[in-house]
Amino acid sequence: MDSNWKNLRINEQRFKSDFDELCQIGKFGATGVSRPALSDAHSEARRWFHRKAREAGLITHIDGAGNHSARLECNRKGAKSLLMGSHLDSVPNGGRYDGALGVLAALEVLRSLKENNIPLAVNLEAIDFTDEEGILVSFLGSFAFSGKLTTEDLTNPRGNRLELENRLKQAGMSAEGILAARCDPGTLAGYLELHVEQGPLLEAQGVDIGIVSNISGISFYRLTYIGKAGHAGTISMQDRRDASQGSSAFTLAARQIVLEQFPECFSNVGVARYEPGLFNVIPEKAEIALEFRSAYMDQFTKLKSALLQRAEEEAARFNLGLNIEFLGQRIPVELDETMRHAILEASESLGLRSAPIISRAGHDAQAMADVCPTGMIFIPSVAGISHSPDELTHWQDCVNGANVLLQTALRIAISFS
Ligand code: HGY
Ligand code: MN
Ligand code: MN
Repeated sequence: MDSNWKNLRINEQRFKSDFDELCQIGKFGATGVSRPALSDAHSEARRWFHRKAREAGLITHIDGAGNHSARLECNRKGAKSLLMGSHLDSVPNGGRYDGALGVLAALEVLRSLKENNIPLAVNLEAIDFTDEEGILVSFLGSFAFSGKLTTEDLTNPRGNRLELENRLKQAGMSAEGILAARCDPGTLAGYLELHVEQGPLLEAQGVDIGIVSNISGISFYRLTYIGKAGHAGTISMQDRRDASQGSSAFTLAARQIVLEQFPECFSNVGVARYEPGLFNVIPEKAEIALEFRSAYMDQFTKLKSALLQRAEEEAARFNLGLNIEFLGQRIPVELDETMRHAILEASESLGLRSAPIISRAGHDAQAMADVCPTGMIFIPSVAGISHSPDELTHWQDCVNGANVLLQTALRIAISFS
Protein backbone atom coordinates (compact mmCIF):
# COMPACT_ATOMS: atom_id res chain seq x y z
CA MET A 1 0.00 0.00 0.00
CA ASP A 2 1.50 3.41 -0.89
CA SER A 3 2.18 5.81 2.00
CA ASN A 4 -0.77 8.06 1.15
CA TRP A 5 -2.71 6.36 3.95
CA LYS A 6 -0.76 8.49 6.43
CA ASN A 7 -2.63 11.56 5.18
CA LEU A 8 -6.04 9.96 5.49
CA ARG A 9 -8.44 11.76 7.85
CA ILE A 10 -12.07 11.27 8.83
CA ASN A 11 -14.84 13.25 7.15
CA GLU A 12 -15.22 15.97 9.80
CA GLN A 13 -18.45 17.42 8.47
CA ARG A 14 -20.21 14.01 8.42
CA PHE A 15 -18.79 13.10 11.86
CA LYS A 16 -20.17 16.33 13.37
CA SER A 17 -23.60 16.12 11.73
CA ASP A 18 -23.95 12.49 12.82
CA PHE A 19 -22.95 13.38 16.37
CA ASP A 20 -25.51 16.20 16.46
CA GLU A 21 -28.19 13.83 15.14
CA LEU A 22 -27.33 11.13 17.68
CA CYS A 23 -27.50 13.64 20.56
CA GLN A 24 -31.20 14.19 19.75
CA ILE A 25 -31.98 10.55 20.52
CA GLY A 26 -32.81 10.29 24.23
CA LYS A 27 -32.02 14.00 24.67
CA PHE A 28 -31.99 14.94 28.41
CA GLY A 29 -32.21 18.64 29.13
CA ALA A 30 -30.16 20.98 26.95
CA THR A 31 -26.92 19.02 26.76
CA GLY A 32 -27.51 15.55 28.19
CA VAL A 33 -28.78 12.18 27.08
CA SER A 34 -30.73 9.49 28.85
CA ARG A 35 -30.35 6.16 27.03
CA PRO A 36 -30.36 3.45 29.74
CA ALA A 37 -29.60 0.00 28.31
CA LEU A 38 -32.45 -1.54 26.31
CA SER A 39 -34.71 1.47 26.91
CA ASP A 40 -36.69 2.88 23.95
CA ALA A 41 -34.13 5.66 23.51
CA HIS A 42 -31.26 3.18 23.54
CA SER A 43 -32.98 0.90 21.03
CA GLU A 44 -33.67 3.93 18.80
CA ALA A 45 -30.00 4.94 18.95
CA ARG A 46 -28.99 1.40 17.92
CA ARG A 47 -31.41 1.42 14.99
CA TRP A 48 -29.97 4.79 13.96
CA PHE A 49 -26.42 3.36 14.12
CA HIS A 50 -27.36 0.40 11.92
CA ARG A 51 -29.21 2.65 9.47
CA LYS A 52 -26.11 4.82 9.04
CA ALA A 53 -23.99 1.71 8.59
CA ARG A 54 -26.26 0.27 5.88
CA GLU A 55 -26.33 3.63 4.08
CA ALA A 56 -22.53 3.37 3.95
CA GLY A 57 -22.73 -0.12 2.48
CA LEU A 58 -21.45 -1.85 5.62
CA ILE A 59 -22.70 -5.24 6.82
CA THR A 60 -24.73 -4.98 10.03
CA HIS A 61 -24.99 -7.66 12.71
CA ILE A 62 -26.61 -8.16 16.14
CA ASP A 63 -25.37 -10.99 18.37
CA GLY A 64 -27.20 -12.85 21.15
CA ALA A 65 -26.12 -10.26 23.71
CA GLY A 66 -27.63 -7.46 21.62
CA ASN A 67 -24.20 -6.14 20.63
CA HIS A 68 -24.74 -4.17 17.41
CA SER A 69 -21.94 -4.02 14.86
CA ALA A 70 -21.11 -2.82 11.38
CA ARG A 71 -18.49 -4.62 9.29
CA LEU A 72 -16.13 -3.71 6.46
CA GLU A 73 -14.86 -6.95 4.97
CA CYS A 74 -11.42 -7.09 3.37
CA ASN A 75 -10.90 -9.36 0.38
CA ARG A 76 -8.58 -11.81 2.20
CA LYS A 77 -10.24 -15.17 2.98
CA GLY A 78 -10.12 -16.09 6.68
CA ALA A 79 -8.82 -12.63 7.63
CA LYS A 80 -8.99 -11.59 11.28
CA SER A 81 -11.15 -8.68 12.43
CA LEU A 82 -10.02 -5.48 14.08
CA LEU A 83 -12.84 -4.32 16.36
CA MET A 84 -13.37 -0.69 17.30
CA GLY A 85 -16.20 0.63 19.42
CA SER A 86 -17.69 1.43 22.78
CA HIS A 87 -21.32 1.75 23.97
CA LEU A 88 -24.46 3.71 22.98
CA ASP A 89 -26.18 3.18 26.32
CA SER A 90 -25.80 5.92 28.93
CA VAL A 91 -26.49 6.49 32.60
CA PRO A 92 -29.98 7.99 33.06
CA ASN A 93 -28.64 11.51 33.57
CA GLY A 94 -25.76 11.13 31.16
CA GLY A 95 -23.58 13.16 28.87
CA ARG A 96 -23.43 13.12 25.09
CA TYR A 97 -19.86 11.81 24.75
CA ASP A 98 -19.50 8.85 27.14
CA GLY A 99 -19.54 5.77 24.92
CA ALA A 100 -21.40 7.30 21.99
CA LEU A 101 -18.36 9.14 20.70
CA GLY A 102 -16.39 5.88 20.51
CA VAL A 103 -19.07 4.09 18.53
CA LEU A 104 -19.53 7.00 16.17
CA ALA A 105 -15.79 7.42 15.63
CA ALA A 106 -15.48 3.69 14.85
CA LEU A 107 -18.29 3.99 12.27
CA GLU A 108 -16.63 7.06 10.77
CA VAL A 109 -13.29 5.21 10.47
CA LEU A 110 -14.94 2.36 8.56
CA ARG A 111 -16.75 4.77 6.24
CA SER A 112 -13.57 6.79 5.58
CA LEU A 113 -11.55 3.67 4.78
CA LYS A 114 -14.30 2.24 2.58
CA GLU A 115 -14.79 5.37 0.48
CA ASN A 116 -11.02 5.77 0.03
CA ASN A 117 -10.74 2.14 -1.12
CA ILE A 118 -7.90 1.45 1.25
CA PRO A 119 -6.86 -2.20 0.69
CA LEU A 120 -6.71 -3.92 4.08
CA ALA A 121 -5.51 -7.33 5.25
CA VAL A 122 -8.05 -7.40 8.13
CA ASN A 123 -11.79 -6.95 8.39
CA LEU A 124 -12.86 -3.89 10.38
CA GLU A 125 -15.85 -3.91 12.69
CA ALA A 126 -17.48 -1.03 14.58
CA ILE A 127 -19.26 -2.38 17.66
CA ASP A 128 -21.72 -1.02 20.22
CA PHE A 129 -21.68 -3.17 23.37
CA THR A 130 -24.84 -3.66 25.41
CA ASP A 131 -25.28 -2.16 28.90
CA GLU A 132 -21.74 -1.00 29.53
CA GLU A 133 -23.14 1.25 32.27
CA GLY A 134 -24.55 -1.69 34.20
CA ILE A 135 -28.04 -0.37 34.77
CA LEU A 136 -28.95 -4.05 34.33
CA VAL A 137 -25.72 -6.09 34.30
CA SER A 138 -22.41 -4.23 34.25
CA PHE A 139 -20.62 -4.66 30.87
CA LEU A 140 -23.30 -7.17 29.83
CA GLY A 141 -22.45 -7.09 26.12
CA SER A 142 -18.65 -7.05 26.27
CA PHE A 143 -18.55 -9.67 29.01
CA ALA A 144 -20.81 -11.93 26.98
CA PHE A 145 -18.77 -11.27 23.82
CA SER A 146 -15.51 -12.08 25.61
CA GLY A 147 -16.97 -15.19 27.23
CA LYS A 148 -16.76 -13.91 30.81
CA LEU A 149 -20.44 -13.42 31.61
CA THR A 150 -21.85 -16.07 33.95
CA THR A 151 -25.38 -17.31 34.58
CA GLU A 152 -24.97 -15.82 38.07
CA ASP A 153 -24.43 -12.37 36.50
CA LEU A 154 -27.88 -12.73 34.95
CA THR A 155 -29.70 -14.38 37.87
CA ASN A 156 -28.28 -11.99 40.46
CA PRO A 157 -27.56 -8.78 38.51
CA ARG A 158 -26.43 -5.58 40.20
CA GLY A 159 -29.40 -3.83 38.60
CA ASN A 160 -33.01 -4.78 39.16
CA ARG A 161 -33.61 -8.43 38.20
CA LEU A 162 -37.25 -7.88 37.22
CA GLU A 163 -36.22 -4.90 35.13
CA LEU A 164 -33.57 -7.07 33.46
CA GLU A 165 -36.08 -9.79 32.63
CA ASN A 166 -38.60 -7.29 31.25
CA ARG A 167 -36.03 -5.48 29.15
CA LEU A 168 -34.56 -8.69 27.76
CA LYS A 169 -38.04 -9.89 26.83
CA GLN A 170 -38.86 -6.53 25.21
CA ALA A 171 -35.60 -6.70 23.24
CA GLY A 172 -36.24 -10.31 22.21
CA MET A 173 -33.11 -11.49 24.06
CA SER A 174 -32.70 -14.59 26.24
CA ALA A 175 -30.16 -15.71 28.85
CA GLU A 176 -29.18 -18.58 26.54
CA GLY A 177 -28.68 -16.23 23.62
CA ILE A 178 -26.60 -13.85 25.72
CA LEU A 179 -24.37 -16.59 27.11
CA ALA A 180 -23.90 -18.00 23.59
CA ALA A 181 -22.63 -14.65 22.22
CA ARG A 182 -19.00 -15.53 22.99
CA CYS A 183 -16.69 -14.59 20.15
CA ASP A 184 -13.88 -16.82 18.90
CA PRO A 185 -10.71 -14.99 20.04
CA GLY A 186 -8.85 -16.57 17.12
CA THR A 187 -10.87 -14.40 14.73
CA LEU A 188 -9.78 -11.12 16.37
CA ALA A 189 -6.84 -8.96 15.33
CA GLY A 190 -7.49 -6.59 18.23
CA TYR A 191 -9.83 -4.10 19.88
CA LEU A 192 -9.50 -0.30 19.98
CA GLU A 193 -11.72 2.09 21.94
CA LEU A 194 -11.87 5.87 21.78
CA HIS A 195 -13.39 7.39 24.93
CA VAL A 196 -13.55 10.68 26.80
CA GLU A 197 -11.31 10.59 29.89
CA GLN A 198 -14.14 11.38 32.32
CA GLY A 199 -11.50 12.87 34.59
CA PRO A 200 -9.48 16.12 34.82
CA LEU A 201 -5.94 14.94 34.06
CA LEU A 202 -5.51 15.47 30.29
CA GLU A 203 -7.04 18.94 30.39
CA ALA A 204 -4.90 19.90 33.42
CA GLN A 205 -1.72 18.68 31.70
CA GLY A 206 -2.57 20.25 28.33
CA VAL A 207 -2.36 16.84 26.65
CA ASP A 208 -4.41 16.05 23.55
CA ILE A 209 -4.38 12.23 23.65
CA GLY A 210 -4.26 9.86 26.63
CA ILE A 211 -2.71 6.48 25.85
CA VAL A 212 -4.37 4.21 28.40
CA SER A 213 -1.89 1.90 30.16
CA ASN A 214 -4.20 0.36 32.78
CA ILE A 215 -7.93 0.24 33.41
CA SER A 216 -9.06 0.13 37.04
CA GLY A 217 -10.88 -2.85 38.43
CA ILE A 218 -14.35 -2.39 39.92
CA SER A 219 -16.07 -4.56 42.51
CA PHE A 220 -19.68 -4.23 43.53
CA TYR A 221 -21.53 -5.49 46.60
CA ARG A 222 -24.97 -5.14 48.13
CA LEU A 223 -24.65 -4.76 51.94
CA THR A 224 -27.81 -5.17 54.03
CA TYR A 225 -27.68 -4.19 57.70
CA ILE A 226 -30.41 -5.88 59.74
CA GLY A 227 -31.79 -4.40 62.98
CA LYS A 228 -35.22 -4.33 64.58
CA ALA A 229 -38.18 -2.17 63.64
CA GLY A 230 -39.78 -0.27 66.49
CA HIS A 231 -41.58 2.91 67.49
CA ALA A 232 -39.28 5.84 66.71
CA GLY A 233 -40.52 7.76 69.75
CA THR A 234 -40.62 5.18 72.49
CA ILE A 235 -37.60 2.89 72.15
CA SER A 236 -34.67 4.50 73.98
CA MET A 237 -31.81 5.72 71.79
CA GLN A 238 -29.45 3.32 73.61
CA ASP A 239 -31.60 0.20 73.18
CA ARG A 240 -32.70 0.46 69.56
CA ARG A 241 -31.17 -1.72 66.86
CA ASP A 242 -31.25 0.82 64.10
CA ALA A 243 -30.02 -0.58 60.77
CA SER A 244 -29.40 2.89 59.40
CA GLN A 245 -26.70 3.48 62.02
CA GLY A 246 -24.62 0.61 60.73
CA SER A 247 -24.97 1.52 57.05
CA SER A 248 -24.30 5.22 57.64
CA ALA A 249 -21.32 4.56 59.90
CA PHE A 250 -19.88 2.20 57.29
CA THR A 251 -20.46 4.66 54.44
CA LEU A 252 -18.43 7.33 56.25
CA ALA A 253 -15.79 4.82 57.36
CA ALA A 254 -15.31 3.49 53.82
CA ARG A 255 -14.40 6.97 52.62
CA GLN A 256 -11.91 7.40 55.52
CA ILE A 257 -10.29 4.02 54.81
CA VAL A 258 -9.72 4.93 51.15
CA LEU A 259 -8.47 8.44 51.93
CA GLU A 260 -6.08 7.26 54.66
CA GLN A 261 -4.94 3.81 53.50
CA PHE A 262 -5.65 3.59 49.73
CA PRO A 263 -5.17 7.13 48.37
CA GLU A 264 -5.04 5.93 44.71
CA CYS A 265 -8.33 4.03 45.04
CA PHE A 266 -11.99 4.96 45.04
CA SER A 267 -15.12 3.80 46.87
CA ASN A 268 -18.72 4.83 46.36
CA VAL A 269 -22.03 4.12 48.07
CA GLY A 270 -24.44 5.11 45.33
CA VAL A 271 -27.69 3.72 46.73
CA ALA A 272 -29.13 3.57 50.28
CA ARG A 273 -32.56 2.11 50.97
CA TYR A 274 -34.27 1.71 54.37
CA GLU A 275 -37.13 -0.60 55.28
CA PRO A 276 -39.89 -0.03 56.17
CA GLY A 277 -38.82 3.51 55.20
CA LEU A 278 -41.22 5.55 57.37
CA PHE A 279 -40.75 8.66 59.48
CA ASN A 280 -41.81 7.06 62.73
CA VAL A 281 -40.37 3.53 62.47
CA ILE A 282 -36.81 2.56 63.37
CA PRO A 283 -35.28 1.07 60.19
CA GLU A 284 -35.03 -2.68 60.49
CA LYS A 285 -33.14 -2.99 57.18
CA ALA A 286 -30.64 -0.69 55.52
CA GLU A 287 -29.44 -1.79 52.07
CA ILE A 288 -26.49 -0.01 50.43
CA ALA A 289 -24.79 -0.42 47.03
CA LEU A 290 -21.01 -0.44 47.53
CA GLU A 291 -18.55 -0.10 44.67
CA PHE A 292 -14.78 0.23 44.94
CA ARG A 293 -12.00 0.59 42.39
CA SER A 294 -8.26 0.06 42.06
CA ALA A 295 -5.90 -0.07 39.11
CA TYR A 296 -3.76 -2.89 40.60
CA MET A 297 -4.84 -6.40 41.62
CA ASP A 298 -2.88 -6.64 44.89
CA GLN A 299 -4.17 -3.24 46.04
CA PHE A 300 -7.69 -4.22 44.90
CA THR A 301 -7.60 -7.35 47.08
CA LYS A 302 -6.31 -5.44 50.14
CA LEU A 303 -8.95 -2.73 49.66
CA LYS A 304 -11.70 -5.33 49.50
CA SER A 305 -10.59 -6.97 52.80
CA ALA A 306 -10.28 -3.62 54.56
CA LEU A 307 -13.76 -2.48 53.50
CA LEU A 308 -15.59 -5.73 54.19
CA GLN A 309 -13.90 -6.13 57.56
CA ARG A 310 -15.05 -2.63 58.52
CA ALA A 311 -18.55 -3.40 57.33
CA GLU A 312 -18.67 -6.30 59.81
CA GLU A 313 -17.21 -4.13 62.61
CA GLU A 314 -19.93 -1.50 62.18
CA ALA A 315 -22.58 -4.24 62.32
CA ALA A 316 -21.16 -5.46 65.63
CA ARG A 317 -20.93 -1.90 66.98
CA PHE A 318 -24.65 -1.32 66.50
CA ASN A 319 -25.72 -4.89 67.38
CA LEU A 320 -26.92 -5.55 63.83
CA GLY A 321 -26.90 -8.47 61.41
CA LEU A 322 -25.11 -7.97 58.09
CA ASN A 323 -25.73 -9.67 54.77
CA ILE A 324 -22.90 -9.18 52.24
CA GLU A 325 -23.85 -10.01 48.63
CA PHE A 326 -21.06 -10.07 46.05
CA LEU A 327 -22.55 -8.82 42.77
CA GLY A 328 -19.52 -8.98 40.52
CA GLN A 329 -16.17 -7.55 39.70
CA ARG A 330 -14.25 -6.33 36.67
CA ILE A 331 -10.57 -6.95 37.30
CA PRO A 332 -7.86 -4.32 36.68
CA VAL A 333 -6.15 -4.80 33.32
CA GLU A 334 -2.97 -3.62 31.63
CA LEU A 335 -3.35 -2.76 27.93
CA ASP A 336 -1.29 -4.13 25.06
CA GLU A 337 2.13 -2.61 24.36
CA THR A 338 1.84 -2.88 20.56
CA MET A 339 -1.48 -1.07 20.62
CA ARG A 340 -0.11 1.62 22.91
CA HIS A 341 2.85 2.14 20.58
CA ALA A 342 0.57 2.36 17.55
CA ILE A 343 -1.55 5.00 19.31
CA LEU A 344 1.63 6.94 20.16
CA GLU A 345 2.83 6.81 16.54
CA ALA A 346 -0.59 7.82 15.24
CA SER A 347 -0.75 10.76 17.69
CA GLU A 348 2.75 11.93 16.71
CA SER A 349 1.90 11.65 13.00
CA LEU A 350 -0.97 14.04 13.67
CA GLY A 351 1.21 16.45 15.66
CA LEU A 352 -0.74 15.75 18.86
CA ARG A 353 0.65 15.75 22.41
CA SER A 354 0.09 12.38 24.08
CA ALA A 355 0.81 10.86 27.48
CA PRO A 356 0.18 7.51 29.20
CA ILE A 357 -2.80 7.53 31.57
CA ILE A 358 -4.54 5.14 33.95
CA SER A 359 -8.29 4.86 33.43
CA ARG A 360 -10.19 5.23 36.70
CA ALA A 361 -13.44 4.53 34.89
CA GLY A 362 -14.30 1.03 33.74
CA HIS A 363 -14.66 0.32 30.02
CA ASP A 364 -15.60 -2.44 27.59
CA ALA A 365 -11.90 -2.58 26.72
CA GLN A 366 -11.46 -4.18 30.15
CA ALA A 367 -13.42 -7.19 28.95
CA MET A 368 -11.45 -7.44 25.72
CA ALA A 369 -7.93 -7.07 27.17
CA ASP A 370 -7.38 -10.79 27.80
CA VAL A 371 -9.11 -11.87 24.59
CA CYS A 372 -7.10 -9.89 22.01
CA PRO A 373 -4.54 -7.04 21.85
CA THR A 374 -6.50 -4.08 23.22
CA GLY A 375 -5.85 -0.34 23.19
CA MET A 376 -7.71 2.71 24.47
CA ILE A 377 -7.46 6.32 23.32
CA PHE A 378 -8.60 9.08 25.68
CA ILE A 379 -9.45 12.67 24.83
CA PRO A 380 -9.85 15.44 27.41
CA SER A 381 -13.04 16.01 29.42
CA VAL A 382 -13.66 19.65 30.29
CA ALA A 383 -13.24 19.97 34.08
CA GLY A 384 -13.27 16.16 34.24
CA ILE A 385 -17.07 16.12 34.32
CA SER A 386 -18.93 12.99 33.20
CA HIS A 387 -22.05 10.98 34.02
CA SER A 388 -23.78 14.35 33.93
CA PRO A 389 -25.49 16.54 31.29
CA ASP A 390 -22.59 18.96 31.84
CA GLU A 391 -20.17 16.45 30.29
CA LEU A 392 -18.24 18.26 27.57
CA THR A 393 -15.31 17.57 25.25
CA HIS A 394 -14.21 20.26 22.80
CA TRP A 395 -15.11 19.27 19.28
CA GLN A 396 -11.54 19.57 17.98
CA ASP A 397 -10.53 17.00 20.61
CA CYS A 398 -13.27 14.68 19.30
CA VAL A 399 -11.94 15.07 15.76
CA ASN A 400 -8.37 14.51 17.00
CA GLY A 401 -9.48 11.34 18.77
CA ALA A 402 -11.27 9.99 15.72
CA ASN A 403 -8.24 10.68 13.51
CA VAL A 404 -5.95 8.96 16.02
CA LEU A 405 -8.33 5.99 15.98
CA LEU A 406 -8.19 5.96 12.16
CA GLN A 407 -4.42 6.20 11.98
CA THR A 408 -3.95 3.61 14.76
CA ALA A 409 -6.31 1.20 13.03
CA LEU A 410 -4.36 1.61 9.79
CA ARG A 411 -1.07 0.89 11.56
CA ILE A 412 -2.50 -2.26 13.11
CA ALA A 413 -4.12 -3.36 9.84
CA ILE A 414 -0.89 -2.86 7.89
CA SER A 415 0.97 -5.02 10.39
CA PHE A 416 -1.21 -7.91 9.19
CA SER A 417 -0.34 -7.35 5.50
O1 HGY B 1 -18.60 2.88 35.90
C1 HGY B 1 -17.79 3.17 35.03
O2 HGY B 1 -16.64 3.39 35.33
C2 HGY B 1 -18.19 3.24 33.59
O3 HGY B 1 -18.58 4.56 33.31
N1 HGY B 1 -19.27 2.34 33.29
MN1 MN C 1 -18.22 4.78 28.99
MN1 MN D 1 -20.05 5.75 31.78
